[in-house]
Amino acid sequence: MTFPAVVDGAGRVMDQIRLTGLTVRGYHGVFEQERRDGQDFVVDVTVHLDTRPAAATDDLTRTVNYADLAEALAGIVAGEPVDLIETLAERLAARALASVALEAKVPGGPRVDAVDVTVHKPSAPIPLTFSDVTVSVRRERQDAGTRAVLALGSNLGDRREILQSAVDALAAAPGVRVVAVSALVETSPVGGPEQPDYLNAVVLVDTTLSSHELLDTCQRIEREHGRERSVRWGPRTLDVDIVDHQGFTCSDDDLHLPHPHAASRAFVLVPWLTVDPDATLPGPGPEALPVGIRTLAACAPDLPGLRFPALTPLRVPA
Ligand code: A4P
Ligand code: MG
Repeated sequence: MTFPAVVDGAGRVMDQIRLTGLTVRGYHGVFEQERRDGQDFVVDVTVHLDTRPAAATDDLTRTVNYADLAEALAGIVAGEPVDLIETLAERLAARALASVALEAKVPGGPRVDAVDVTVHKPSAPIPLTFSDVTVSVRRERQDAGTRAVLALGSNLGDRREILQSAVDALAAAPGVRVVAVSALVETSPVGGPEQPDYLNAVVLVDTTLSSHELLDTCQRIEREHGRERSVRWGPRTLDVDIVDHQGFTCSDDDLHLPHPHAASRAFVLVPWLTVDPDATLPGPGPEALPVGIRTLAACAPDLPGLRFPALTPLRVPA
């Protein structure tokens, strides 16, 4: 059984790692003698991923370790018996996706978009001559990426046009899908020198990019919209900040996640509420328990400077 190629967010055919003919004795089946005597099951698995990062660095942690994968799958075949090879294939695929999902949490770890699993049962109890019986399944990473919350702001030029153009640029960026665009809010400037009022919005995206790649994309779009970095918190045609990326934490020099100021800024929290009222951010204290953004917005010092302007809402690109 061959499935069609898997393509990544940029439309490129993904690379594949295949492990075939993994032969393990198992006790699956509906008949008593199958449960008692067992038989050999043969597993083929194909992992669809991008192998370029591993090839560029010659680093095993950036790809799927096929030895670990084989061990994990063999354990399932030899383990708890099930009636159907459909069930076995499902469990193997779930395990293959989950183990690689764990590896993907390592910075620079592999990104796997799908796995194909075929289970062969060549000794199935069929009283006829046959060579093999198989079940093949493809299971994809459900979310097709991770969720990120982006905060957009502009206080120079045609602010609404600039924000719309930024949303369109995000939608066109490889590996980014715009899921929702918030209401526009007009806000008094927070911090910095005297400057015009801002127009702010929040955009929810699903992305297959890493956090740093997403930051690069945001900064490219800022540059394309005439952003100049001279004064901290100074006026700008366009600011695109990452507020949150799938709850990841990061404290690199160039990237802090979640955004360190988001929890206290109504100009981020209020538009965000309009697209995801149940969202949370880590609260203060070492436990960093999640706090609802509604609660955070109510306490934000800049809340009184915020209004909903009579402007056409931003379009969500098709
Ligand atoms: N950086 C670190 N973490 C992140 C992140 N999560 N997302 C780094 C984006 N960038 C992040 O940002 C400075 C550096 O932060 C970047 O090089 C990046 O590597 P910047 O955009 O160049 O400079 P900035 O925006 O002036 O500084 P900062 O500290 O990001 O300011 P904010 O927090 O963005 O505040 N008032 C209203 N009403 N509305 C506004 O939108 N915006 C600001 C800017 C001030 N006052 C405002 C508004
Ligand atoms: Mg910024």
